[in-house]
Amino acid sequence: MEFLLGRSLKNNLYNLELESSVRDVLKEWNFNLEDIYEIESDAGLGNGGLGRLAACFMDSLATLNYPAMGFSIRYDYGLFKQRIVDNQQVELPDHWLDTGETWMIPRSDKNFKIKLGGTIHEEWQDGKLRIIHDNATTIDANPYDVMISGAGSEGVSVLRLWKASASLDFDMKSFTQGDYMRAMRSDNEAEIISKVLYPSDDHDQGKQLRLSQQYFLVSASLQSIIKDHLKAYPSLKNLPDVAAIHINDTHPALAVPELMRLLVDVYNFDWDTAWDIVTRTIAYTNHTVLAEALEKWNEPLVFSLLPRIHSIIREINRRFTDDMRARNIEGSKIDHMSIISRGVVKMANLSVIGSHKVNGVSALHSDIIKNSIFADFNAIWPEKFTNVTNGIAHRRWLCQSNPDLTSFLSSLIGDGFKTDAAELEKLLKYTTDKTVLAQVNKIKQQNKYDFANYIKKTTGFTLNPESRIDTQIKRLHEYKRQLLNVLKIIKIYLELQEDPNKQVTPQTFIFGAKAAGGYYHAKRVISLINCISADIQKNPKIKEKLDVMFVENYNVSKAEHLYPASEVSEQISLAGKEASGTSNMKFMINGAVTLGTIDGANVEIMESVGNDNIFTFGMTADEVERVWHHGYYATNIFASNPEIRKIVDALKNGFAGESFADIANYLVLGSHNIADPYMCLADYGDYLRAHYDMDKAYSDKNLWAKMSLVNIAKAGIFSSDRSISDYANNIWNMKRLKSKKPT
Ligand code: 26R
Repeated sequence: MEFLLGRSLKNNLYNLELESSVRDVLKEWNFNLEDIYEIESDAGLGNGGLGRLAACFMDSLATLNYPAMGFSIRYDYGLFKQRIVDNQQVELPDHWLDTGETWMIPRSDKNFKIKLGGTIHEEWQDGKLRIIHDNATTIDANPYDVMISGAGSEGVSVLRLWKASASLDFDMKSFTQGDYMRAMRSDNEAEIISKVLYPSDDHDQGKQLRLSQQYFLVSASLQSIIKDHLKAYPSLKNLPDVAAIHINDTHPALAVPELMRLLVDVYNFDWDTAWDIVTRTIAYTNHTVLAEALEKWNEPLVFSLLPRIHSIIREINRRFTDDMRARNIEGSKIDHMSIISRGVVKMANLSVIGSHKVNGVSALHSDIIKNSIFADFNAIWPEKFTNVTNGIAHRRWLCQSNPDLTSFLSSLIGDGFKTDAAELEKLLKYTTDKTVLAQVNKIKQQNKYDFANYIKKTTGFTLNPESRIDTQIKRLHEYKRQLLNVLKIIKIYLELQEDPNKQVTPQTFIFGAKAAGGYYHAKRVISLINCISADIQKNPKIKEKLDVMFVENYNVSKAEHLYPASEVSEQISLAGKEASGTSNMKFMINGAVTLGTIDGANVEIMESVGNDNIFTFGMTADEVERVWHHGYYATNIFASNPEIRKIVDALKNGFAGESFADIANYLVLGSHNIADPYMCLADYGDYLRAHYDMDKAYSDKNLWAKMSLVNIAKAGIFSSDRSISDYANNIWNMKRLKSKKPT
C-alpha cells in the first residue's frame, strides 16, 4: 500500500551516470542543477519506515538485476504536509501530482475491473456450478507505471500505481436508465478509492474506505500478474515456480483469498491445487508487533463489501481449524490462531496461514514474532519463520546525499562500495590514520555548515554549525519516545538556567516528525518540542550552548539534508517495540554515532561496530516484559529522583507560555492509573548516563572520528542490496538476470 519514493530526478540522473553532463548543460543556460532538484515534489506515498523500505528495495532490485514490479495506489494526495502554527501541527493536503505526474506512464491498455459490494449466489452454467456476483459496483483500475532505474545495471524496477475510476459498464446502465445524477455520483464514489493515503501508522481504525483500497490494490495487481503470466505460459500451474508475490505487512493480505478466487472461480482450479499455488507463491513480512497496529476487520464489513472474499476466507479458516483439530491442538490455541474469531477477521493470521515464509525485519524482531505474536504458529510450522534484516539504498542515502564524504571514501578504497557495500570494510585500515580521521571530521564540519545555510535559507532559523548535531527523525510515536529525548533536553536546559556559565559542549537537538492527525498525545509532544525551541530562541545566552530545532514537514528530501550533517543518532524506542528502524542505518553510513536502546536493528549495529563504537542504554526487551508484568510504578521513580521531579515541575510550569501538565501527568500517573506504557522514566537514568558517556567521547575529536569511521566501515551489511539478496535466496528462490550490455 505504500512506496515512499521521495524525489526521482537526482536518483535517475545518478543511476544513468548523467548527472555531470546535465549539470554542465544547465550551467550554460544559467541554471543550477540543485535548484532544479528542489522543484520536484516528493512522492510521499507512504507513512514512514515501511513505505521507505519498499522504495529502497525497488532501487536494489533494479541495481541487482532482479526483475521486479511493485504495486500500489496512485494516491492523488500523499502523506499530508505538516505546518507548525502557534507551535502546533496543522495538516494540509499534499498535492504531489503537480510535478510527480512527470514520472508516470499511463498504461491505458492494461485496465482491470474490480467488484465491490453486491451479493453472490451459485448457478449452473454449461454443466458447471458457478459463483455469480450480482449488483456489485464495478470500478476500473487504471495503471500508471513509474520506472525506477538501477545503478550500473540495465535493470529497471517498475512501480505500477493504480488509479480508480468509475467503470463505464456501470455508468452506461445508469445513463440509459436516465439516472444521470446517480451516474455522476458513482463517478465520485469510485474515484475516492485512490484519493488519499491513510495517514495513520499506529492505529488500525477498520474503515470501509481503507478495506476498499486494499481490495482494489490486491485485485488489480493479481489480475495484472496473472495476465502477464499467461502471456508467457499456458497455465497458472507453474506460477509458484516462476513468480513470487511478497506482501508488505498485512495491508495487502487480501491477496491470499483474492488469488484463491481468481484460481477457483475464474480459472477453474480445484480448491487444493489452488491453495497449493497460493501458498507456494505468497510470502509475508511483518513490520510491527504493536497490538493496536495489527489489522482486524469486522466480519460484517468484509461480508458486505467483499461477499465472495468473505466466503473464501471462511473456507480457508474452516480447513485450517479442521487441520489443527486433527493435530490435537488445544481449543484456546486454535481460537487464537483462527482467521475469524468473535466477529473479527485477523489479517496477520490470514497472512501467516496463506504464506510459505513469514519474516521479521531484524534479528530481535524475528525472534519476538516467533516467541510472542506468532508463537503458536511457530510451534506448528517452525520452518515458515525466518529473518531478513532491513537495509537502506546506500546509493541514495550516502552517495547521492553526501557527495563529499563519498568522494573521500572513493579516494581511499575505490568505487567498488557503490555496488558492493561490503567493500566499505576496507576503511577499517584507516581507523588509526590521523590524516584520514581529520578529514572525516572536516567533511562532517563542512556538511554542518552547508546544512546551517540550507536551514537559514529555507526557514530563517539560525543553527550553530559549531554545535554538536544530535538528531531524532522518525514518525512521532509514544513507543519511539521522542519524549524521553525531551526530558533529557529539559534537564540540560534547567541546569543552564541555573548556571548560564556552565562549561558544556554546545549542542543542537533536531527533531523531525509527523503525528497522525488524530493522535492527541503525539501532537502534544510536537507542541512541547516547538515550545521549548521557541523559549530557547528568546534566550541567546542559552542558545549558544543548547538549541532545539523542529524541522517542519519532515520527509524524504529533508532527510537527505539531515543525515550528512548529523553526529548523534537517537534510537531510543522502548526495547522490543521498534521492529527494526532504518534511520539508524542511514545515520551510521553518514558517520553518526548511535545513542540507542537494545532494540530492533540497533542490536545488529552494536554487534557490527562493537561496544566501543555505540552508546547503548536501558532495559532489554526481556526486562521490559518482566517490569511490565510485575507492575511499572512511575510514581516511585518520581518520588525517589529529585532530578525527575524538577523536570516534571518544569513541564507543569510550561514553555513559551504553555503548560504541559498533561504530559507531566502522563509520565507519572498515566491514564486509568497506568503511567506511560512506554516507561520513559524507567530508562531515564541510564539514558543520561549514556548521553554523558557519549559527551565525553565527543570531546576527543580523534576518538570521535575513529568511531565515526568504524560506523561507516561497518554499515555495508545494512545496504538494501544485502536485504534483497537475502529475500531472493531464502524466500523467493530467485536468480539475478544476466546483464545484457547494449552493443
Ligand atoms: C494498519 C495501519 C494503521 C498501519 C499499521 C502500521 C499502517 C502502517 C503501519 C506501518 C508500520 C507497519 C511500519 O512502518 N513499521 C516500520 O517498518 C519499518 C520497516 O520494516 C521498521 O524499520 C520500523 O521499525 C517499523 O516501525
